[in-house]
Amino acid sequence: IRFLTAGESHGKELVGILEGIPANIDIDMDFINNELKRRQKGYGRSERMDMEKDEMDIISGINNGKTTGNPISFKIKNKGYLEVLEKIYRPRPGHGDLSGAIKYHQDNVRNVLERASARETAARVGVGSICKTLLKKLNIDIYSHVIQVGGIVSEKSIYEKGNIEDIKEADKSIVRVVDSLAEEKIVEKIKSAKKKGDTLGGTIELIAVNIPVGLGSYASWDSRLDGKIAQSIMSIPGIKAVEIGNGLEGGKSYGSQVHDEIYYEEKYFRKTNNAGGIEAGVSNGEDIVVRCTMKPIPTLRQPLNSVDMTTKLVSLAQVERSDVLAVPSASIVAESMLAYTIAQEIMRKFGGDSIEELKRNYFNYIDGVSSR
Ligand code: EPS
Repeated sequence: IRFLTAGESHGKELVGILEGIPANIDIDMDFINNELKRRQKGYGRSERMDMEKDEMDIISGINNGKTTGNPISFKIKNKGYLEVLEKIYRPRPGHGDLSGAIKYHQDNVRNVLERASARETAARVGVGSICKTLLKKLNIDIYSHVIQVGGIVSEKSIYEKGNIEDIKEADKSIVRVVDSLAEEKIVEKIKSAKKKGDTLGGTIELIAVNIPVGLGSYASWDSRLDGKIAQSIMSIPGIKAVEIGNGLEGGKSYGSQVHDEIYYEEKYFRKTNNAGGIEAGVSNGEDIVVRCTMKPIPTLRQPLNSVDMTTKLVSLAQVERSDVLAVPSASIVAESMLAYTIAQEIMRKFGGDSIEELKRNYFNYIDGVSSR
C-alpha cells in the first residue's frame, strides 16, 4: 500500500490518496472522524484548532460503507482557508522557512510554510484511520500516550511488558498523559510557556499489540521493519528522535541486562521486551514499542533573532498564530504513521485483494507459526 497527500495549511482543502487497501472492509465514518478529532485536541494548541472541525469527505474507493479495492481518495476542508496569502520575509529558526525558500528559489517563505505546516498531518490521520480499520480485522491495535513534556516525565505507565491497560486511558487526559501528577505539572508548564511567549516539545510512546512474528526482514537494509518505522515516524513535522524499545538505555547497559531471554511453554515467549518487539529488523511477536521526541514549536510569540530576506539585516523572526505544544496531536499522527507502516508490511507479506483473502492468508500463517 502507499499514500500521498496534497494541500496547504491555508489552502482550500487537504486531499489524501491511499492505494492497496483490500476490498470489503467495513468503514466506519464515525471512527474516522473521531480519529481526526483526537488529533485536534490537546491543551496548548492554537485558536486554529477551535476553528477547524476536521471531517473526512470520501471521494472514491468506498461504496455502501465498504472498501472496493480501488484507490481511496478523500478531502478534508480547511476552514482556515485564506484567499490572499501575505508574504513573509523573516524566517523562523527551527522552521523549514529559510532552507525551503532558498531551495525552491522563493523571495519569501510563504509557499514553504504552507506545506511544511503540520496541518498536512490531518490527511495522514485520515490515512491512518483506514489502516487501523484494516489492522483491527487482524486483531492488531495501536495505542499511544505522552510521556514527557518540557522535561516533566510521566512516572506512571511507561511501557513494560504487559502493563498497557493504563495507557488505553490516555485520551481522558487533556495532554494525553496518564500520570495525573505529571499532567498537572505539564499543564502549569504550558501556561507559563504561553505567558512567556515560548513553546514546548515532548516525548510520545507508541505501542502496537498482537503483532505477528516475521514482519520485515534482515535480508536487506531497506526491508528492516525498525528502519521503516523510524522513517515513517521521523517524517512527522517536529520529530527529532525515534527510539525502538529501550534503545537509549540499552546502549548504556550490559548485554545481559538488555536482551530478552527466550522461553518455551507450548510456544516461544519472553518475559521482558527491551527490544520493543523487533530483533534484526524482524518483528518477534512481542508488542512493538516506539518512542519519539518532538522539538518545541518553532513559531515563538517572543521571537528569536533572524535576518530579513529583503534587507539582509538582523531582524526578529515572523510571529504567527501558533501552538504552544502540539505533542498530544503529534501522538495521534504517530499512531497513524505506525498503523500505515504495519499495514504496509502486513500487505507485503500476506497480500490479498479482499479482506476475506487477506484474513485467510494471515490466519493460516498464524496457525502455522503457533504450532512451531
Ligand atoms: C501550524 C500553525 C498553526 C497550527 C497548524 C500548524 O496554524 P495557523 O498558522 O493557521 O494558526 O494550528 O496546525 C493545524 C492547522 C493543524 O490542523 O494541526 C504550523 O505552522 O505548523
